[in-house]
Amino acid sequence: MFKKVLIANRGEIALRVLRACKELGIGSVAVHSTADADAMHVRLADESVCIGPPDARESYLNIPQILAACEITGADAVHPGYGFLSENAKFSEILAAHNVTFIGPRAEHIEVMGDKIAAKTTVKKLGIPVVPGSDGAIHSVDQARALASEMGYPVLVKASAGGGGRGMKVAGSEDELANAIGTARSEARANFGDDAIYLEKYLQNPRHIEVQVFGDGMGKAIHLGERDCSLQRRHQKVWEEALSPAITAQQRDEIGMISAKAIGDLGYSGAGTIEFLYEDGEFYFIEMNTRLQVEHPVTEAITGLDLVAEQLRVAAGHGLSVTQDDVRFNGHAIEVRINAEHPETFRPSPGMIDAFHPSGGLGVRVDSAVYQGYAIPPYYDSLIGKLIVHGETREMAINRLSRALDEFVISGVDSTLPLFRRLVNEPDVRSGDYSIHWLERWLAAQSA
Ligand code: MV4
Repeated sequence: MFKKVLIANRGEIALRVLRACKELGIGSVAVHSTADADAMHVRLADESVCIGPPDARESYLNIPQILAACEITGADAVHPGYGFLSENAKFSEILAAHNVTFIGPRAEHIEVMGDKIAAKTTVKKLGIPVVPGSDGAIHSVDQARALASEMGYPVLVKASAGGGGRGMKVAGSEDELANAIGTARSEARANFGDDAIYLEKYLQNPRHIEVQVFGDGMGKAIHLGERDCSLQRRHQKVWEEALSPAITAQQRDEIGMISAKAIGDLGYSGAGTIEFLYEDGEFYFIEMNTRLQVEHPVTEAITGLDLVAEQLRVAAGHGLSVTQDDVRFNGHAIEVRINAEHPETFRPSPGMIDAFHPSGGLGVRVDSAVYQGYAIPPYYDSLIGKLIVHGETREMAINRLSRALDEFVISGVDSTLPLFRRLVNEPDVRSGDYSIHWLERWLAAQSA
């Protein structure tokens, strides 16, 4: 096992990784910007190194500084968390060249999944169902027009270098197609320096269902069920649950097995998430994330596995601690993201937290790195923490969430707690009857 892990991140995920390291007897190094000198992960780590100014480009994204921190402290591995350098293939290669293990998949797998066209081609070959669309990039409007009239409108033009909702344009009919292609291409060139685009059938009312996978890097892989992350606002997940209330055990088994087999065949190493759109009983691959995700705790709740410990084991070459047959799904879990934002306008609300009382009790987990008297800096994302509840059934989980939300106190900054207190009572949320558009439509109706 590793002797010392450097955590190249901040906030709740840095603390999450730190906790796993401590429990496994692994030394820990926190890195931080000057804005994070008072952060919890810095206080709790064995050692810490300041790596630069508040601007993440000069600190949490500063590869030479992080490499220097590895050198100074003698860290033998780096956990990148999520965001920042977690899906940067170059970073993993540079670490490898300096004999530091990147806790994540191999560079080639990060790279292929970062290129959305290459990702789709790759997983399709491995037997994963994909959204109908162009076979690779589209090279002309004529080509796109022929394909679109064959598939039927609406269609979606996507940037290969995009992902996470960036660089997409819908064309509702043939007269909108040339425009959609033109805008998508020039935006892709401007934003990503890569103007490759591809075409897909536009699914009008799907759910977002993602399968958690884990590979040992030696051809063995498992799936840990799915998470339903359909409740989103502007491509930011707001509420995530496991398992999905929309699919059957047989569908789970089927898409899980297909996913795990593909990941094994790829020789993939570590944690990954295969994102699907789900509509009318069918799954359609959209993207794969090659990192640990924010919402991993709901999977931990229903499987009883420690996903960070599993990442550390696999990266150290010890393989997975479980086989597919060992994986059981127990009960239902829900995570809500408590952000320092106004609950209606979503305006960020950095500043001093005067009171912080997280909920507790049976089946409640709070992953947060804030404390009373801590000032949320304005430079980073607005996540205060994640409230995760686990119950025997979905209904019991929602009732527990409602109770936990009533207990939670945050004052000094705005938070999204009031939003969730309303959501838990919404009939569609209670019944699980929602698509990727539900939340934005509900918010629009509330403010009207
Ligand atoms: C789609 C789609 C409909 N049809 N692809 C947005 C984020 C990116 N990961 C893919 N996205 C979508 N791709 C086809 N062919 C609708 C979306 C989408 C969406 C997906 C998941 C969660 C929320 C979303 C909100 C708007 C659009």
